[in-house]
Amino acid sequence: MVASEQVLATGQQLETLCVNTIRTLAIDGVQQANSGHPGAPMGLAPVAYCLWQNFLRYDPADPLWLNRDRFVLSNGHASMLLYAMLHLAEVRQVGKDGQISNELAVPMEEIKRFRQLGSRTPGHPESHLTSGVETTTGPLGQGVGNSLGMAIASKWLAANFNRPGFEIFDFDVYALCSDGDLMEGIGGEAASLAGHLKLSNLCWMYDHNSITLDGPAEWSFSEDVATRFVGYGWNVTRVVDANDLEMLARAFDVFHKTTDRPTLIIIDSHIGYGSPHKQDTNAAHGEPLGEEEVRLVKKFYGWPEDAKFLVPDGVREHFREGIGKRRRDLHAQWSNLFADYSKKYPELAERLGHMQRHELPAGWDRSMPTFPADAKGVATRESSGKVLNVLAQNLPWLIGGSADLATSNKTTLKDGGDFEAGNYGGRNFHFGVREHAMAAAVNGMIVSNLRAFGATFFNFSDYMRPSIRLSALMEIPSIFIFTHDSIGLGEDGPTHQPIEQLASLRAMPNLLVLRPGDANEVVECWRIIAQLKHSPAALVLTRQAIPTLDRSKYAAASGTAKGAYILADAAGGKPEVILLGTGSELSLCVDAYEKLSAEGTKARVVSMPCWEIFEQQDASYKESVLPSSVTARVSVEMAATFGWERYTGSKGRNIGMHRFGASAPLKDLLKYFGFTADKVVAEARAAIANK
Ligand SMILES: Cc1ncc(C[n+]2csc(CCOP(=O)(O)OP(=O)(O)O)c2C)c(N)n1
Ligand SMILES: [Mg+2]
Repeated sequence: MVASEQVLATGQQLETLCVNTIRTLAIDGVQQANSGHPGAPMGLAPVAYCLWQNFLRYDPADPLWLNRDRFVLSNGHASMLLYAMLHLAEVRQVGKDGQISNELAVPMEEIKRFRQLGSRTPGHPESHLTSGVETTTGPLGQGVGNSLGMAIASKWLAANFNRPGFEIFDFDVYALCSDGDLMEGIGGEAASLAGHLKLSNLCWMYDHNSITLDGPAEWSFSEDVATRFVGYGWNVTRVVDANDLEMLARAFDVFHKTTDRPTLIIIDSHIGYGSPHKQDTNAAHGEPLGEEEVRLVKKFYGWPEDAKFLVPDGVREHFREGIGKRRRDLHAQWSNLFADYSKKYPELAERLGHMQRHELPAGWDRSMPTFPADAKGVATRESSGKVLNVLAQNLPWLIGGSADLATSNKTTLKDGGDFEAGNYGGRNFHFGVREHAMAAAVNGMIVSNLRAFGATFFNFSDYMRPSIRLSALMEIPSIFIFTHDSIGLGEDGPTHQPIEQLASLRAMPNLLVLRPGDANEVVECWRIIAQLKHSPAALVLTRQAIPTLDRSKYAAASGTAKGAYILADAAGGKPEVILLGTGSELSLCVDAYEKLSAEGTKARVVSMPCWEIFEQQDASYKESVLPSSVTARVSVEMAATFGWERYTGSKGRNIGMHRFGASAPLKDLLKYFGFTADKVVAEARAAIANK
């Protein structure tokens, strides 16, 4: 008898069979990898089954369908649950070129290669590796934060693209989350903002299993979550048994009927459901069950004890009948509607095409400003605000906002309107003082085809770092705008003055850190940012005015496109010393250069607005900018000098900050900390003497 025949597959038991298939695939995947979390998928399999099979408007044959409902597994440690669903629902793989193949995103071989090098089933779901994974999760709280951005995107798209008789966008966003997601601050920030915005298309399913890694959740978590969410303005409903498919279905109905606020479904579940040892114990559940327990659990499920990676007869068919068939009807209906829409509103349809393919429309850089030379100059936050507004005119899906500092960050889009509860078409977002959720929401908006930005003071980038990191890992072009970028912000003092943030963000793979040295470099930085497809950007801007350099005298700002370029060079030959600067310190280098030149010292100024792009240049360009024979080099940056040695070498000198700043007027700080042209000149001389 073949294994699958041992499993009853008739009548009502078919559903149980499907649920147990999800469970056993998760168990076997974890066991084979000898690593991972089987418990959460075992407890949550019925929830995922009920949602995907009966409610999710999702087409496995087109994981990129614009109006698909989004499913986010915020408790990313339960990744095998998602992989099992992607496998059983037969979600297709999308190629790098955006073409959908006939291949499954997660074929059985990939389930068997869970957590192995190069597999499409990494330990936690990674959206850039696996089709059907909407966003990368694992750091608890990020997924629910992303789901906020996705729900915002759905509302924004509906408000901007739907037309009478053409409801092109109305997708819902479901996030499965755990105790950890709701303990994390970001979960609270996201819930608070979602409630405030009355995002009725957002549904969080809270796995209330009363346990976390260290032991019972009550050791560290005793608040009344329901009351908390009611306080946030959510609708809260409860399912007292995760195995009760009918109750689950009713809860999803409640979500659909709730049209004025988000919904939290609190689902009481048992981690490691069916396991005699793992559930309700403090035993670490972030590990495989072990062969013996696997057998016991399979017995409990009525499963052949020796079967591995078994998908019994009837299961695949059942999924095809459920999600498979429903999607065909839904997607076909939508496609017909969209075909008519495209005829009636060709511009809007074309725009959606650009958005989905991450393309820029023709004329995207129309009317970009040029700033005339000006010794007094302008703060880069100011010039950035101007450029952003020009770009936003050309790029209608460029939207965003600030964490309560829009006036300081200069990020308001004029005539853009506000995005607020009941008025979801606006382009200006008020994220409130919620930096972390803002960054996660921006990522969620980006993966929903919008081009979104979030802004705050540079010092508070620390509050956003986990989400910035995920945007870099996901290879998505999130935009983070940071103003007040150094001690140059003055009187607010060391609590607000960033020191180590530049170095720490530069250490992050795939993040572009751009710190323009004058208004025209700001323009060039925005050109770079607009064209990004697979990297996020952190744009780092001053509060204080800085000179707009005379580009007829010095090199053109277009050099910014290479990350670093020679701004001013030694007359008639090889420099004795190279001055390297970014941002507000670039003009200090220029002043020092003029002084050195006047006294006959051959100096070169290299502007380095973006290290990461400079690193991408070929060796000969790099050598031409920083010739290895010139070892006398001085970097100037009002920040931690960590990392500058890469460019200044062992004989070079680094002017920077070696302590936290201080509260004082800018001019006093510059003198006190030694950011003067004379100091740069003195260091240059010392470097030449020491070479
Ligand atoms: C930000 C963050 N901190 C810590 C972890 C490590 N971790 C993985 S699962 C988990 C907690 C598990 O408890 P819960 O969130 O209730 O999930 P359950 O085990 O019930 O599935 C922790 C701390 C993490 N993934 N993310
Ligand atoms: Mg838990």
